[in-house]
Amino acid sequence: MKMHIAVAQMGPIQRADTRAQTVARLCDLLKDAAGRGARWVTFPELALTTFFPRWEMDDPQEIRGFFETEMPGKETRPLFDLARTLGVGFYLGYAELDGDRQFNTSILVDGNGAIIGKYRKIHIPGDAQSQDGYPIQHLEKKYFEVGDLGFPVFDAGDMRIGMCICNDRRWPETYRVMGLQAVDLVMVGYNTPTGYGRLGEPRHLPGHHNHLSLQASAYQNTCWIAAAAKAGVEEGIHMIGGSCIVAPTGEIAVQALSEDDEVINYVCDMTLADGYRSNIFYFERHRRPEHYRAIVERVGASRQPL
Ligand code: ING
Repeated sequence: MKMHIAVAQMGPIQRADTRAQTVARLCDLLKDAAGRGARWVTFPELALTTFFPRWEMDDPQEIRGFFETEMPGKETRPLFDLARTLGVGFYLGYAELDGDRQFNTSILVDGNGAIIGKYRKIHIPGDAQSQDGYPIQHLEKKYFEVGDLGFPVFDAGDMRIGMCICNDRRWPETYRVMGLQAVDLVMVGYNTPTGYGRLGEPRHLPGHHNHLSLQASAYQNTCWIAAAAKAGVEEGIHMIGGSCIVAPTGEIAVQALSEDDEVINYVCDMTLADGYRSNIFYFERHRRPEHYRAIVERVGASRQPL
């Protein structure tokens, strides 16, 4: 069974860019992907605004300006309408305000423009307040609660689609929970600044760690991964590109070359996972959960005497 999917990488969204301008870019990317024959498109994390957790803001009005209170709303409806017209589904990352709760959220919208899945980011990186001595700040813990929806997998007709968001992609538990639900395709958006990982980190490493995490996880969980970057220099901060589609073999099938708006696409052979699921990664035959308790029972690494 073949599934034609696309990833729509975005270049920077500056603070002054309006939702209307940004949604127009998303619509152009969706049209490009549909024109290539893709049936599903992955957009980045926080794809409607600049990556605002780089700033410490305290004015509730200012903060709420980055969040969506309804989805689709007036300004995002054109994207949903276009999806229905084109018969193309998509993953969209955005900042969600649910009552007074703030989440870093992604939704899965089908080719009829209907929301068939929602995910709220669980691995919230960074800090709740600015750190002295850091060249850039990463304050997602200030603006987002830990997601409360788990790692669900959704029935998208001819395949099972799961979602995660940015930092989630670095944690093997993310994909394994979805792998245990027989996920066929994981969609993930990310905003990854180059100056944050470790002070003084060589600049090539954030890109390496991005692909390392995605390739290992696709292989170890016998699934395809579609990963969409928000890239380029946003408000003076450089963020990596490297959007890609990764096969269950762990190989990158196609990747973006720019740090701007760019569509990549691939016709995925969804049976490619079968050989791994029935042999080396036949979970039911080979996994030994009775020996994995530490993964669930412990939070941090223990340095107790062995
Ligand atoms: N961004 C980054 C990510 O995990 C980060 C945060 C950057 C963590 C670099 C570690 C190193 O890709 C988000 N939004 O999670």
